[in-house]
Amino acid sequence: MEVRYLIDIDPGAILVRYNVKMEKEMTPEEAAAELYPKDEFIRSIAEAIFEGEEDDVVEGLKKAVASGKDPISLINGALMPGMAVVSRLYDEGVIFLPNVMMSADAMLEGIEYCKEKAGTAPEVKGKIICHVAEGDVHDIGKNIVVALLRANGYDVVDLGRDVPVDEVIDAVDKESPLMLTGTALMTTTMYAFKEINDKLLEKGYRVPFACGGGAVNQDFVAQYELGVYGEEASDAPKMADFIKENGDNIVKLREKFHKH
Ligand code: B12
Repeated sequence: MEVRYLIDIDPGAILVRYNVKMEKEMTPEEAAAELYPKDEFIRSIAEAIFEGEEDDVVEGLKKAVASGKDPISLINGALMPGMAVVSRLYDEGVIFLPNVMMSADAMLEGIEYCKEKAGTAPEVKGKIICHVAEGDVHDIGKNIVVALLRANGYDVVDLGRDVPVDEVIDAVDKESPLMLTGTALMTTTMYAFKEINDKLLEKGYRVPFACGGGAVNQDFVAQYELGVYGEEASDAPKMADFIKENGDNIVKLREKFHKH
């Protein structure tokens, strides 16, 4: 007797396709291995970040520094590629939150080591306040921004993560910084930047407010008067240097740093 299906699908074909998918599916380690950078030193550091092995991250960094690599350049050159592998595989659903947390801790440990190794530049160029938006705990990008600013001779007041809007305003009140930075990784938290902008203007502060982080883009930041968008952490010291040389005109900053 002919078997009839409720809908016109042959289960045999589905099973075959499913098997093929299973054969092709990789373990997280195999998937990561395809994404690591090729350089031997960099690869071992990226691998240690992915595995969340803090000690191995620092060990790898020590070897790279001993071989003559600059500790600050290793943040962008080795730690970031490691975290990029983690971010990509998390987005693709290959790894999950606990893995990401371990990798994030390993990454932060690595940033600390690089900061210590670099020391701070002797000349202090000016004060900058850095923070992560209220409600947001994602502080890896902010920590890189802080490390690069300090390495470039700026005195950074690091307010940390999940910082209430009023705490940021109070800090600007107290420190009169050259620049304020904000990082937001979530579409729900980035609106705190607009609130900060409005409260600063109410109080008559026209401090350049450099904003970045995964959730933020140039169109969003351009909506509030003091906002200047930066895509890369390395833009932060460039913006600060620009302010020192050319003044704190937001229009000029946008002309220089926004893509047109
Ligand atoms: C690591 C991570 C975590 C870690 C964070 C650890 C830590 N200490 O930071 C942990 C595991 C704790 C975590 C938790 C959560 N996370 Co999470 N997380 C990530 C992940 C995988 C990577 C983020 C990251 O660190 N990227 C690397 C850093 C270096 O990038 P960055 O911060 O953007 O910084 C770069 C630039 O933007 C720039 N930059 C940053 N700031 C600034 C500032 C200036 C001035 C300049 C110039 C430049 C600049 O410099 C850096 C590079 O040069 C992303 C996925 C992804 N693809 O981004 C999700 C992601 C951000 N998380 C997400 C979510 C939803 C969560 C949770 C709510 C999960 C949950 N269900 O509990 C919680 C959030 C809790 C909270 N209230 O904040 C979502 C956010 C979705 C959204 N659009 O709103 C993402 C996008 C994942 C996803 N695809 O869904 N997370």
